[in-house]
Amino acid sequence: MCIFVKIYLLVNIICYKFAAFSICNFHIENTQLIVKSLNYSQMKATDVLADLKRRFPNEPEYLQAVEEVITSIEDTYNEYPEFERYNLIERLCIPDRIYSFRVSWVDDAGKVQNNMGYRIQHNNAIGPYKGGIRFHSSVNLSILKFLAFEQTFKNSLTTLAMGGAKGGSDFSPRGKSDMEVMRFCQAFITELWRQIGADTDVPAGDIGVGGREVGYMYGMYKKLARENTGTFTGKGREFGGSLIRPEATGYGNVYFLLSMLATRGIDIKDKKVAISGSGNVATYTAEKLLQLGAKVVSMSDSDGTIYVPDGITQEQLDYIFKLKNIYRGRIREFAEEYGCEYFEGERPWLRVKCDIAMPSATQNEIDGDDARALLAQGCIAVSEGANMPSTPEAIKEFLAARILYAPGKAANAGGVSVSGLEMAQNSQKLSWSAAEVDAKLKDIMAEIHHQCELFGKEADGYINYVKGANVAGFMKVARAMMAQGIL
Ligand code: NDP
Ligand code: 2IT
Repeated sequence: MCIFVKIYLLVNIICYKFAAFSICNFHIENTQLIVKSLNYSQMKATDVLADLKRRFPNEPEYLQAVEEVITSIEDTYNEYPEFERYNLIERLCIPDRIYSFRVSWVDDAGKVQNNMGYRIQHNNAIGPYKGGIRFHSSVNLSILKFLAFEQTFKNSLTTLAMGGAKGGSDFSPRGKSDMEVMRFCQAFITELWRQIGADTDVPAGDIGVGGREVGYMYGMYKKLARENTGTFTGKGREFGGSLIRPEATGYGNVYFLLSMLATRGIDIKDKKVAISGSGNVATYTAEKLLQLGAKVVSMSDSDGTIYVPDGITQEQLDYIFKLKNIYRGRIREFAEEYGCEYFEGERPWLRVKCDIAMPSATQNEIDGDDARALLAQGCIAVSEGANMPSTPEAIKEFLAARILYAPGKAANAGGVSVSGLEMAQNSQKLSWSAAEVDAKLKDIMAEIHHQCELFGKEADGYINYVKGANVAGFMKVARAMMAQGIL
């Protein structure tokens, strides 16, 4: 290259660098000036909450989830004045965006039905929006906002790059034919497909959404988007689903429980475990517990609870699995088949004797009285498969009694973790063996436990898993948000 051209290029590079540096410096100095000229105070959780209550008065579940998190991160948050200067707390509590839409579909009788559909994209600071879809008659904005908020911290804990989201509908698959479920799923995705994608927002299952529903939604998504990159997790094995994804939430919860028990040198063998629910999370929690020699003394559905004091057998669990997934029956039929006790219209906690409780049905299913009953009969650990199953009063009781108490965002993170592993396999266009995925799941759950211990250990050695999970989950999202500017 001729010497003049070389000099010309060098001068150009220097000018370019100088210009970029000046612009960058100007931007930073300007921001600092603006920030310094304002008088920022410390974040007060009570004030933040009062303001959110004023703005979203009809969203009790959302406010409940926010209160739990912001009160436990308040001190840590205030150690970093830059967080408050950038009003991080409000940007973290209020979802990035919410889609809501009408879903019209035709039932088997030819009648037109209308449901509401939603997708809450809460936060994508550390990765694409990620979280399940719930189909249940109780679904509303408050419930989905709480779930998307929780998901953001849970996903942060998983060590994988996933932001937080949740979606769903007040459509209930209960009592619907296969064809009705399919038509509903197709109508739901016809509205939502433009907002999701393998690198933007990746839905999965939750209450009322299992392999069947994910299959129907993914099929319609693929047809409309004309791509096959895996914009759903929990897919069938034949079309990109990961081995161990169906088992992951339940297995992961038991792995987390084992880590908690290990801190006190307690063996799981022969421990009596009360489980609520009889869906995806509950059945695979039970399966892993049986493999480890524990006794599963209860399972339930929204109509009632079965009680088997000596523990259900693997054959009985297989029956429940078929009853729920193939015949779509009620848990009462188990009691009729095996002649065990059945508590109509009741949850397990008041009547079932157990060492360990693993709530795996829905939010706020353990209230203060349930918690006191569990403690009174000697319960030593509660590990949450469901999202926010314990009310604030129940959590207070567990923490005051210093039992092992794992909040859902830590204990049930195995499901979304293997969803993250499914995304990784889809990107690589490879599929890993069950043993490989299970080993990674165990590592992730152990790491989540480690993070909870790191941020939640108190002076007397007690591990406050609520604080640990909230602070650890929060710090990663906070750092990512700070690095990316005010968006
Ligand atoms: P399923 O739909 O497979 O099962 C839900 C179970 O809970 C069913 O037995 C259902 O009974 C019962 N249930 C649902 N709503 C209520 C209610 N309002 N009152 C009493 N019982 C109820 O859902 P999952 O197992 O997937 O989800 C269970 C919980 O785990 C939820 O809180 C979910 O958010 C959470 N979770 C799920 C993950 C996943 O990977 N699937 C991951 C992490 C958390 P019925 O059949 O009568 O409705
Ligand atoms: O609450 C949850 O973590 C889930 N329902 C699973 C989400 C997912 O994307 O796998």
